[in-house]
Amino acid sequence: MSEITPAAETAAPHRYTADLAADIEGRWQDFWQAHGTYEAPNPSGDLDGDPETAARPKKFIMDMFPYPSGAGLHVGHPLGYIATDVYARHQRMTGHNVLHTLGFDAFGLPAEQYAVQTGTHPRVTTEANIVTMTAQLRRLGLGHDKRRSFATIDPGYYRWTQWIFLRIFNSWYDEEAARARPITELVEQYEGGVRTTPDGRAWAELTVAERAGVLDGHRLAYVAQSPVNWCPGLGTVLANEEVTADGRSERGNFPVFKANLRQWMMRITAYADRLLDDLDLLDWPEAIKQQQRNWIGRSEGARVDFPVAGADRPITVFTTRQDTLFGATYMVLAPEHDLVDAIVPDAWPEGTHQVWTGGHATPAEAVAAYRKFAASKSDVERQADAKEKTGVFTGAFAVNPVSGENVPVFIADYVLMGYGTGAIMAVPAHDVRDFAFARAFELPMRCVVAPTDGRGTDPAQWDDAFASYDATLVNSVGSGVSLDGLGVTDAKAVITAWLADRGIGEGTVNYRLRDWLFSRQRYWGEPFPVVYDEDGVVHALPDSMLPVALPEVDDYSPRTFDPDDADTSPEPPLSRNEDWVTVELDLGDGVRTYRRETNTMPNWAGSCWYELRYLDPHNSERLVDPAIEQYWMGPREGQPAGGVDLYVGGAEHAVLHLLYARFWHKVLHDLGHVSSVEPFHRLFNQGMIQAFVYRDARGIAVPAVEVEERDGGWFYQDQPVSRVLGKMGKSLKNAVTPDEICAEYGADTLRLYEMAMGPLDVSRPWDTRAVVGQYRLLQRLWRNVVDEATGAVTVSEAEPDETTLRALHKAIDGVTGDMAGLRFNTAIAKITELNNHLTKTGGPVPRAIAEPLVLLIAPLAPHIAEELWSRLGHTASLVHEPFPVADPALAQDEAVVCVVQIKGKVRARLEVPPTISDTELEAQALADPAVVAALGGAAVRKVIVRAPKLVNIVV
Ligand code: ANZ
Repeated sequence: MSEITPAAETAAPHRYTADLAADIEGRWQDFWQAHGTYEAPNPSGDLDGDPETAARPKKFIMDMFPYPSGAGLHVGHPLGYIATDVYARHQRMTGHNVLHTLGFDAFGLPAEQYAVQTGTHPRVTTEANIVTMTAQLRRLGLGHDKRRSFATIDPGYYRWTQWIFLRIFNSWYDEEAARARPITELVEQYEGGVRTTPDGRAWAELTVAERAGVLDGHRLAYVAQSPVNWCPGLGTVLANEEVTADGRSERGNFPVFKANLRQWMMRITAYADRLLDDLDLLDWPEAIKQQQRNWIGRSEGARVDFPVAGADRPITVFTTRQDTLFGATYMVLAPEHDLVDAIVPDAWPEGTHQVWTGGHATPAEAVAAYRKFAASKSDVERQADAKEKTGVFTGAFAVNPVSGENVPVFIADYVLMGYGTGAIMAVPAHDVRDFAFARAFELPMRCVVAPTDGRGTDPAQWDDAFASYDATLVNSVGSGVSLDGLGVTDAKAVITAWLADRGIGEGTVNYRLRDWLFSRQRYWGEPFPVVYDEDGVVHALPDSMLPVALPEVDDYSPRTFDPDDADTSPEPPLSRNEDWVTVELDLGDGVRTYRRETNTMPNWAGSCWYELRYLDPHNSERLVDPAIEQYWMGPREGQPAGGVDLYVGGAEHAVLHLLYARFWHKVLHDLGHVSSVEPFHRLFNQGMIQAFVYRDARGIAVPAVEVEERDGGWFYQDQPVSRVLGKMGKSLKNAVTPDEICAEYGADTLRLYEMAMGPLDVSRPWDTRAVVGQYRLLQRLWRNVVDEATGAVTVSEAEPDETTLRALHKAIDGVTGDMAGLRFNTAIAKITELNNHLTKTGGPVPRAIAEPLVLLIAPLAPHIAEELWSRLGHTASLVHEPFPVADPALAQDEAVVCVVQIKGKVRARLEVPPTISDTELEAQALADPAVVAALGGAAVRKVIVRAPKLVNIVV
């Protein structure tokens, strides 16, 4: 229809074509840049000076910032950036001060791997990538405040990342006050004797190293020797969050082993409850909240001690069902539990059941063999709900503290060392896994919670455990306590008190969350701002020595190993630079020699606080000016924790980045550096743009652009290929770049297409052939304002007709709601409808319609809108022009159809105004000739009216 033939071009030299779009877009991008159109004001600067600006509400809008990869952007990447830009533009037009910018998350593994592959220093490749990406993003016309952009690798930025690290290092968590406090206040408590040292000696009597040891036990960042995830294939240790459920590295998919290493940890566990509770204050997708809750994994239960004959300490279990204590008929320790060796006797007790021994001659042999077997499985395999339960008897018995019975102690791999206490009391009648195990090992079961499903109380007759919470206790009397007849909750309270009275148990809360492993053996990361003295004591560097610059070195490659060789250990690349590692410093007690920390921070560090730096990017005195932070992020009505107003990004960051950033933010809040309690008030996860992947007979992806579709199949170089929907990317040879689409249609078309593809949170397949649809919308819009032959503006000054006016106000009304609700696809549908109406009506479009139409589409297609706005005679940019406001009377449907039923049968349809009252509608219905005829004089018993849509007459 609007194919551009050379003939058509001569006939219509002012048609909206890709060339015209490129011209318009380039000019307006230059204009915006030259005029600082998107620069957000700050208090104590522009805001204080201008009462009108100061009076406006604020909106801080953010994207999860990109990682500047060597491959550049494909059309999937900017989906979220376009969406936030549309939203931000609408917010500007509805009178908000908008802060929207974009930086780069530029440290981390991929940049380093890319650098190693290409043999170029990561700084060089990363900076080049940033230049490419910046140009690609500029082409899209994103309204970012460019003054506020930065990369996490800028020394001016990571100086503050290191500064925050030092605050975290120099603080401790005061459980009583439930907040972080400076470590100096803990020292005061020890000095003043308010708090006793672990071994009871006076603080003054402790050596420097001993004091350091005590404080390290409290610091929120600390070095510890602990079992960590070691990934030889990557040559670095990893956080739990970076290890997949099947025990491999999320990046690279290499095996991960547990190794006991000295590493930096962050005490995120101190914040477990607050991280959990404050989720309730956030406007986030429920699924993400749930993932965080699960990751934190708070379980309320109890610890219970079971004495073991011959052992010097009891087995302590963690249970969430202490009410079932009378039903604990055996126990299980994790195979790695350190009590195992202490309780294993020399020989099997008399009469030990054959299945319990696994056929081994002694308990020690059985335990050793079983440990070997269990070590070969990952935690996930061990926990998999396989009916097949394995384990072996240790030869030892413990005493159930309430029933007084001897219960056998097993080791089994379904109990994990890393959870609770690594030991359980097994209640086979009421726990599914224990039931399966007890069946396999012919262990006794006792019913202590009366089944409510009629199965009776003899577990020998059951097919599975009765695991309900909603039932009453039975068979639970003894040792001066009775739980019989109590509900689960009451029984828990009674037994917990009984245990506490005897000092053999207490109510506790257990978390799945572990402290965050914070060091990596990489070059391309933030150096730690600490040094070690000759005794290995850590010293924080003073703020005046920040930033600790990452040295420019030639050899930045990580030392990697055979991915399957667990007997290797990490080697930080920075350790190869002796000149840098050894330093002479005066830290207050004269010049001494120190060694630098050679690990670097994980790539999550830079993204833990970047929202704060956007607020005040050039501040060299402070992390962020408090007044500025308060203005853009402070708590306010409807946002009790404060934070960014809208944060858009992929759902894959559910626990990693979002949990870490929340933790850092809370520490900064506790220490008084920020007024907000949470970094991100509203979170929105955009869907993914998918693309078809074509594979040849060998399963190898072939270039998607070269695939031909014919006879209902797909062919590449005349060979049939298969087609599936997958991710878009270079490796699958199906990437489409925004540059290509911009060249062919312009950025406004690309923006519209991406927003029109479907609801923002849903994944959608890319279809280059469909892009032209949005191009045509813009061509028609253009034609409704500009004469294609002469370039003259064609709008008339005449009053619009009623129908057109109503169509406009309906569109305004709908688009306004859609913009606020991020429903850009439906907003585009409404704009298209209005525009089509104008095209169909023909004749010059009245200015009173054309201008609001241009404003309506401006957030979505800002370049063409600016161009038309200026051609319509306006001298200022429309970026801050008020968004059109719908007249409710005109926005409503002129008439709605009311159905009149008699005895359930539709007898008439009335056209009525949507605002009609019940009484009036009833009168109209009863007077309608069709209704009168249908009633045929019958007496009306009752009229049910649901204005404006339904009248039901009962006769
Ligand atoms: C007795 C019992 C009876 C249990 C019953 C459950 C049902 P959550 O909710 O996930 O915290 N458990 C404790 N530590 C374990 C470990 N290291 N490895 C495997 N399982 C472990 O689960 C807590 C329950 O999981 C605990 O409560 C314990 O089994 C088990 F009818 O104790 B229960």
